[in-house]
Amino acid sequence: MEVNIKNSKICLIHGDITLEETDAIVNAANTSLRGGGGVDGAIHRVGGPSILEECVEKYPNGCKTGEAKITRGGLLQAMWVVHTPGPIWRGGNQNEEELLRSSYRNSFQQAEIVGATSISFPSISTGIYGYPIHKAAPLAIQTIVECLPSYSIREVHFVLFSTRDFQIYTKALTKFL
Ligand code: AR6
Repeated sequence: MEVNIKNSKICLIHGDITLEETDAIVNAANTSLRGGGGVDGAIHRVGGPSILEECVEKYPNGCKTGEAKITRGGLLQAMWVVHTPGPIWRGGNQNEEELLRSSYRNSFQQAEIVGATSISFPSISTGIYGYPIHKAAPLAIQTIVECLPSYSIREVHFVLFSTRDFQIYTKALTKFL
């Protein structure tokens, strides 16, 4: 599914983010930036050891929740990986919504700084971190739509791993048609 918004394109893709050919892909990391499971594990596995080496060298203190740090993409097609720890869902009263918005906004900004014009996001926080995807999908799309006018990035992919996640994002994006 593809929607044109404010001179830009938002695409929903049912698949694996490690195969994306956008300039940057986003990693749903943890605050240590030392790898993990889920999409984080997949990105480090496919991208090779140079991504972790760069994380260790450049970011000895990791990354705070809602912030974002960038490395090169190693063996990935994407030139850059933006690592962002999204919030762990703790019932919704622990600033989770604002932290998730920050993860999307700061990732977008990091990619823009290195000159990326296209970026792919996974569904941050909705796996191991337990953020309800029905709440996360509209928030993710809304946040990106709000960012678009101030940035040069013209193509944004949301890459959804499961059919259910893809359907939920499709419904959320339909509201912008
Ligand atoms: N491509 C696209 N999406 C994927 C892929 C993939 N290859 N693999 C999984 N997903 P999660 P989180 C989806 O758990 O909730 C890690 O251990 C998955 O189906 O990867 O932010 C980190 O180190 C889900 O919809 O990230 C942290 O400790 C989405 O990616 C913690 O997990 C996010 O699920 C972060 O948890």
